[in-house]
Amino acid sequence: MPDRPLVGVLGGSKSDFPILEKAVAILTQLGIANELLVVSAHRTPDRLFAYAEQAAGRGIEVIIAGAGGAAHLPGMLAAKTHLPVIGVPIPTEHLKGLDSLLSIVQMPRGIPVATVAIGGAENAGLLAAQILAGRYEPIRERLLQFRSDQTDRVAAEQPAFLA
Ligand code: RP5
Repeated sequence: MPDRPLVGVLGGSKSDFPILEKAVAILTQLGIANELLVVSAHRTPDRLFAYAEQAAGRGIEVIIAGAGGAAHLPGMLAAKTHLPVIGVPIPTEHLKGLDSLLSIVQMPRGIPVATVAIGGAENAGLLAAQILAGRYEPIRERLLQFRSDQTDRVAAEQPAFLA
């Protein structure tokens, strides 16, 4: 397992971090090194291009990108790198993140972004882990343990109904 960050977690603004920290938390729990950065499609477009162009060479294997409103960050990253990009629609004050969701999910043919639910950063982290699990056995083992613990927890909280 390399020590370098394997997953880049990017937000269009620091105000996105409370949501994106849920992705960081599950990645960290699964022992996956990651980096959390602000990269804005509109306020820092050159930084976006530089990040996307250098990510694969720096050893990043999956990018998680969260943005709200006119949420162009995930799509523009996907346009500039072959790495898989997972988009996290950030909830917004007036449209509750429906604007973010539609901005991220409606990608044109040829440039996909894997989009999770509004605010669904934990699933973005898990999806990144599942992508990496095919290559890194320690991640696969931790992910399977996470799944098994989750199943046990749900079962333990419920009364038994099977004979
Ligand atoms: C988007 O605008 C960001 O991703 C954020 O969700 C939204 C609002 O940004 P701030 O005004 O809080 O910096 O680009």
